[in-house]
Amino acid sequence: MRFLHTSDWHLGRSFHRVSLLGAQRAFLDHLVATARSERVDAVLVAGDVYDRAVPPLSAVDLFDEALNRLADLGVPTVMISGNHDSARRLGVGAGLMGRAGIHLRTDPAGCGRPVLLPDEHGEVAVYGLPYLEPALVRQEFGAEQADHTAVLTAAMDRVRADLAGRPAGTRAVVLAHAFVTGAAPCDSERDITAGGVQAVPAEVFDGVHYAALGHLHGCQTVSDRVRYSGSPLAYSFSEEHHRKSMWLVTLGADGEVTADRLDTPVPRRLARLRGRFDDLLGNPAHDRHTDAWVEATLTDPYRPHEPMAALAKRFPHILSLAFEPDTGDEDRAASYAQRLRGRTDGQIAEDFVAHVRGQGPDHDERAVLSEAFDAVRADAARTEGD
Ligand SMILES: [Mn+2]
Repeated sequence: MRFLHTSDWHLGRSFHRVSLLGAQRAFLDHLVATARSERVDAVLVAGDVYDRAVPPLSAVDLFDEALNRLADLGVPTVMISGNHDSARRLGVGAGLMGRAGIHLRTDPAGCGRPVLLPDEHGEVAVYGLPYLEPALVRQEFGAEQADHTAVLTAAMDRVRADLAGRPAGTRAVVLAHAFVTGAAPCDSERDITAGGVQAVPAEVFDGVHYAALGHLHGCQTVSDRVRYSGSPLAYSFSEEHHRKSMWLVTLGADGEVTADRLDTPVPRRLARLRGRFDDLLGNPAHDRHTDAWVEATLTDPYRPHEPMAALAKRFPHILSLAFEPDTGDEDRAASYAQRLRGRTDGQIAEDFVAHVRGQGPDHDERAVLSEAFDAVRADAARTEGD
């Protein structure tokens, strides 16, 4: 059996101010074309189909179109809900869609009921475990604790129990949306810490031949049998060096796994540039980034005049600009709360001005700040007296 493993489409998500709908459409074109050309037996989507619980209509339309194209292709598709999806909304019509070969698994109660896909060697049992929010499903699974390891272990116990009742040699695949210990996160996943921890050991997936994971946006191999496909597109600048892809997995007669990494289309490269304003504008080494989506961090001690407008002339696709003056004397290790401790509002405001501009307020500016604070305090006192 050959199947495509993908996840974290985040339909409806944008990248800074740029809509990614066109790029997401191009990815889905690529997915359908690949499913056809590679003659796969199934497509597995491991959660975060949408970016949010109530996605924009354009994303819903795109999803609907993708489902129709996969159904037309006659390739069975198994999808689970991720932590960004509303399981209830995504699961509407799941029973009907199942008849068309699109199997949406969004209900925790269905963890132990596989989609059975036959090939020339027998049946493959595909179990879709939707993202399990520990506090919400703990009771359902009779888990001892409201943490990820406890509920996922309980869900996998149902998988193993079901599998034990099937003919010997039945191969098993699991879809799950989780953070496995040792895997690498990036900036575009939402924190799922519960009970103090967010990660589960890979051993929770023991007993199945392949675990198709979602949640982390970097493609990675935890073990031969436990993999993340990662998101098909970069959703933060922290993914500048990610190679976005899907896994094409071949499951042999005895459950042996071969996985090939297939690249997904890149709408535009990402570049994180850091340095002095003059360098970013003048250094020919940056020529290769003029067509990229750019995040620039200026390290000048003084904030330049209208830097975004100037940078946009050289980098027309610049999306983000930050200032980190390398003044050298700042204690960067101190937390925000620590740095505020024992200082007056006025001192904090003055330091804020110095931080963003590289130079503290002058005499006149200090007077403006002081006036503003006085006005606020007076206003507050008046309200209290009401
Ligand atoms: Mn995700």
